[in-house]
Amino acid sequence: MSASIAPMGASPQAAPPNALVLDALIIGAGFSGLYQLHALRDRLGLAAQVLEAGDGVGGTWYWNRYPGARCDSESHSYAYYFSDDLLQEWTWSERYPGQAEILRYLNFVADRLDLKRDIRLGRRVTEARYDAAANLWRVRTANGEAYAATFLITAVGCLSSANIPDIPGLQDFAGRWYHTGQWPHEGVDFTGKRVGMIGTGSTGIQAAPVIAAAAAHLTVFQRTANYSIPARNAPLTDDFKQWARDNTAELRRIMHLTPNGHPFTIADRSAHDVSAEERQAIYQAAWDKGGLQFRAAFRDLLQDKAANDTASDFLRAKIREIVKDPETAAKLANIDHGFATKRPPIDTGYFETFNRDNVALVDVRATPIERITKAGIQTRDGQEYPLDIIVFATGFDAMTGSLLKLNIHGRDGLALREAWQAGPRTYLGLQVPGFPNLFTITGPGSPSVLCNMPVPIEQHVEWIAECIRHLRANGLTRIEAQPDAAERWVAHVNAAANATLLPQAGHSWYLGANVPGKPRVFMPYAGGMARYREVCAGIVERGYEGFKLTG
Ligand code: NA7
Repeated sequence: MSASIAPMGASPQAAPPNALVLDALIIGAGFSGLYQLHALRDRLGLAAQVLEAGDGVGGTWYWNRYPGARCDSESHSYAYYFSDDLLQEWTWSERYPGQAEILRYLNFVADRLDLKRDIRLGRRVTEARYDAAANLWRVRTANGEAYAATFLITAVGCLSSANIPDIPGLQDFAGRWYHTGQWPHEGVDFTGKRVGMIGTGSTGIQAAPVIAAAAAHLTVFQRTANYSIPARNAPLTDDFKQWARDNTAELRRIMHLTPNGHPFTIADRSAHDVSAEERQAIYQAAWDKGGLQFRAAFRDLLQDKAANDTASDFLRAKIREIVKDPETAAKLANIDHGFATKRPPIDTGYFETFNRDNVALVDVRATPIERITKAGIQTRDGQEYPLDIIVFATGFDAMTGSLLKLNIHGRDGLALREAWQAGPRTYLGLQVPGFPNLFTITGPGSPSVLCNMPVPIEQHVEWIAECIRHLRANGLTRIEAQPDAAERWVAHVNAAANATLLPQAGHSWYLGANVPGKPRVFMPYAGGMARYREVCAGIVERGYEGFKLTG
């Protein structure tokens, strides 16, 4: 237990006898939780601790150890930018950082900032209840511990609640099965195995080439065909490493300026401003360069359907060019949504994988999976695919799943699940009316998943820390989002989404459509990170407009 516990705004006697009483309790030790602990403990001097379900720090990068797991943000931008020392002391090895390297980086940061002494590993939160009389959050963990804290901050990530589809018969399967987000630490040996992989989102697209290279046979079960841009991943040159080190201020400036927090700007031209030949040349150059920058080739790709069609057509043609078997190519290119209206994957040899003799594609929109049998997967046409291993690359109950799993109850026992029955309602994605002193880093209604994640995370962490500093400086102990402010924010989030083509991909996880029964609400804020940052700053300047602050 930390020796420096200094309860704030409540008496320690108000907590259960065995509870550790803190100023702030943070749930999750990924990118968000690590920085939040540093910001509150080391800058504000708060008694703060982190509870982490895993046995190590790293969050997403602790759990997602599937073959090919790699970040889609370029490594020189996928880092904490709050500390020049950290930026200078760490060197990435590849253009896109792999899972193991990111995990090493986060451990480096945790060690460098001496964070681990206040991180309690192996603590899965099972309940969090607001006690209004004591103004404390009372938190319980699966191993029977109790905590109490004035401020509760969720740093549980947007994509951490695995979506394992309820396909009949899974319990009968004689082989092994895995979800990519809960991958065994010892790895999976695919040698000589017949593998079935369900899902062709970013994860499946990363995993397929690596599994195919190791397994006897891979069958990819595709429900929704997807675009993908080559990542063109490669080791970074010494020149590039030096350039990134010498230009951190400029990189930070660009990342704060752009809507998605990436280290490149969006071209200031419409897809209609250029001739068809020029457009083709621009797309080809972006394709050759690789990565998410393809999306920045024109400013209107996500606003104008006709502009988007030009990119979508280019990418469909690329699939048909790469994949030799015309029938397989047709299934892969039969994409029912516009480019980047679902999260656009980037890959290393995904479409090329279907040219291998040991890889097959099954279109489960045409012939849906009926059941899992003892021997494998059976589709509606009666076909059975014999398998030794099933890989579920089926994504997550995104944005709300990881929060609802915490079993949070606010004022008067109000359950978050109840408050969000019709979909998440937040103010700025940071607070929920009825849940005082609860902050949700990258919560629904914040830009989060539409960005290079460290950028919104740093902004949220700093906003929350400044808010708590403000409360303490003014003798205040409670902040709560007001219902009318949250209503207005939800309306603004909807309007921002509707100004883009994003809601038109009806089955995207941005809308919650990948989880049966989940309310369909466009969850992330599509107005851009730069605009969001200004909105948050303006609200502070106007005395925390829309929040109620009490002593
Ligand atoms: P995604 O992007 O949600 O992809 C999941 C995939 O699994 C997608 O192709 C789904 O098809 C498919 N899926 C889900 N359930 C089923 C069932 N029941 N049957 C067949 N296919 C299914 O998750 P990822 O892990 O790839 O990526 C998540 C994010 O992580 C990514 O966007 C990055 O931000 C990092 P669907 O499209 O729903 O038809």
